[in-house]
This record gives sequence, structure tokens and C-alpha cells, in this order.
Amino acid sequence: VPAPTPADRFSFGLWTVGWTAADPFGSPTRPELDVVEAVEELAARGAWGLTFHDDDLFGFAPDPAHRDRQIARLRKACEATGMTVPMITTNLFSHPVFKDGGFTSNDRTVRRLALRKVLHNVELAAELGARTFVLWGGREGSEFDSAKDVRAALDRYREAMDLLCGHVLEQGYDIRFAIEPKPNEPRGDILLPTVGHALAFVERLAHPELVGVNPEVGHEQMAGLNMTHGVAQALWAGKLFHIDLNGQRGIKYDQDLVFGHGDLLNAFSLVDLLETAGYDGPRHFDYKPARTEDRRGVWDSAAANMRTYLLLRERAAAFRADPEVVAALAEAGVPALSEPTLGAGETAADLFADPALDTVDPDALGRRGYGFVRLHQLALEHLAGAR
Ligand code: GLT
Ligand code: MN
Ligand code: MN
Ligand code: MN
Repeated sequence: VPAPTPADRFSFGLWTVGWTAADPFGSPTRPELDVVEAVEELAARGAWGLTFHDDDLFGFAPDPAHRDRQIARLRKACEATGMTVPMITTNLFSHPVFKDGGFTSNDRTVRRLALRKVLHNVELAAELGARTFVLWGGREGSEFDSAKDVRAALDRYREAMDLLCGHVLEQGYDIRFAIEPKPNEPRGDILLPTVGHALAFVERLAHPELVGVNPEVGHEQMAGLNMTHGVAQALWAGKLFHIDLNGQRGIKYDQDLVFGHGDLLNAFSLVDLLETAGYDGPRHFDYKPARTEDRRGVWDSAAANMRTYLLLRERAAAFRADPEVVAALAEAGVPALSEPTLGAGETAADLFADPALDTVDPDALGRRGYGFVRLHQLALEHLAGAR
């Protein structure tokens, strides 16, 4: 497996390697990580980009001198290492003011504050040349059905998105927004809980072309969904603007494991999809180094994300190139699904009148085997290095 290089477009959130591992049950197990060290250590391991929330870099409501200093230090570290800032985002979830949400808080003043906080960071994204702006609405939701008018909340969410898009268009910024779905945690129920909900929401906006999705492996899997299917639908809709790669084991709290350390077969099919569908955006890791890890464990786990991706990329390419796999795919009818069901110009009347369909024996067709299990075993054997 080759070593990661910037051409692989691997990026990390400052909040990932920088997580001090405080959880709801315990205090931090690691010291704060400085942004310059994060850039240097990631660059040394072949990463391409660093992403961050406003609060990660300079805190909530920073004094302007501190904010400027932190931005300057980040810029300098990027210049020295060749690292980039491909995406930034805003924290609308940590401060108590956002406990009932940002864009969709029941309190109008909170909503106005949230919008202005995001606008400030959109300006910063433009300054730093970040082309994607992620919005994870972790606090947009409720625990109690009676406490949130969901239709009004969606009106306010749309109002916020329309303002942000209008601002970007007015200013001529080269920035697109990516909504990150999550079903729950920290709220009991979060609005836009899955890729599908987010895609449907985007179509109701004033500038749908500026808004896509940022699916996260673990978040789809927390909803019991197939990440590869969600990403495929986002690609189909032209809406995969960004992606959060990590690992999750089943329907439970958000684990943010290293990519591949959860559902490995689904990670395999996801890499296969990204690499064959022509996705050319960032491969962004949104994981948390386990609470048990010291500083060395942080960098080992960062490297593990990239190595796993490259390993899966290699295994997926071998799978595609194997003649037995090609034959099994054909037997399974996978390529045949790309053929349109109707002939050119065929109408419902033509279908009614098609004599070939009159002689088809549905019982015989129903006895056809598809060989899906053999095909999947071939995938597993490639994944396991047995072929
Ligand atoms: C937070 C969340 C992540 C989001 C980040 C972007 S913040 O850590 O759990 O999934 O991607 O806001
Ligand atoms: Mn997560
Ligand atoms: Mn998370
Ligand atoms: Mn994420």
C-alpha cells in the first residue's frame, strides 16, 4: 500500500485529532492540541487539508487580536507545510445559548445570533479559500414533540440557508454549503436526520445548486441505514459536496471510530463507490482518537484512517480487475441494470402490445438464481487479502 500523499486529498477536522477526550462521564485524558502542531503532524503523515470550526481555532466570541493571531498562525503553518483549508464550519452547538438550536431555536434572538456567527465564518472561509462550508445542525431538534413546531423550524432552516446562499452570491464567493445529517445525539431527534431528508430539504431552497450534503458514515449507520446507498443517492443527485469518513458499530451512540474500524464491508463498498464514481472532493476524516489514547495514539489513529482508505482503494481495484469478479457481476446482472427498461421512444401502449412479454414465463424467471452471495464472498476474499 502506497504512503498517503496530498494528491489523495485527505483532510482532518481540528476537532478530531484535537479532541481532549472529555465525554459526558469523564474529564479530558489529553492536553489541548495547538493548531500549528496539528498542521505539522498531519502534513508529516501525508495529509492534504485541515478543517475547523470557528470555536476550535479561536474560541467563542474571541477578542479580535486573538482571532487574528490564530488565523495568522494557521496560515503560516499551511504555507510552511503545503497544507490547505478545503472546508470550514461553524460551531452552533457547544455554547449554552444554542441549547435549543441555532437556525431553529424557538428564541428569535438566538436565531439571529446564530446566523450572524455563521456569516462571520463564511467571510473567513472566503478569505482562506475554503470552497466548502459544512453545516452540522447538532442542536437543531428536540426531545419533546410538543416543544418544537417542526414545520416552522424547517421554514426557519430554509430562511437561514436562503440568506447564506444569497450572501455568497452577492459577494461572488466560490463557496458551496454541505448539510451534515445526523439522526440524534446531542438532541433526542435532530432535524434533517438522514441524507434523504437533507436532499429533499435542499430542493425546497431558493438556491438549491449551492447546497449539497456532507454524509458521515457513523451518522447514517446510527439510523440503521446503508452509508454506501446514501452516498450513491447523493452522487446521483449531484449533491455529494463533502464526506465525513469514520467508523461505527451498529445503532448506538456516535462512536467516531477510525475509518474501517466499524462496518468494514460497508467501508469497502464505500471506497469502491467513491473511486469508481469519479468523486473528486476531499476525503475528510471525522473521527475521534479513542479516550484511551495518548498523543502517540492520536497520530497513530490519524495515520490509520488514511492507510485504511488506501488499503481499501487497492483492494477495491483488485476486486474490479479480477476476471472471476467480472464474470460474477455479469451473472448477477449488475451491469445489465444500466440498460434502460424501455427502448428508445417506447410508450406505455408499445409495452401493452409487446408480444415478447406475452410469451414470458414468470415462473421460469422466478427460478433464476442471481449468484449475489458468491459475488459478495469474492468481495470479502479480496477485502481479506485472500485473492
Ligand atoms: C461535531 C460532529 C461532527 C461534525 C462536526 C462539524 S462537529 O464533532 O459530531 O459530526 O461533522 O460541525
Ligand atoms: Mn459522528
Ligand atoms: Mn462526532
Ligand atoms: Mn461529522
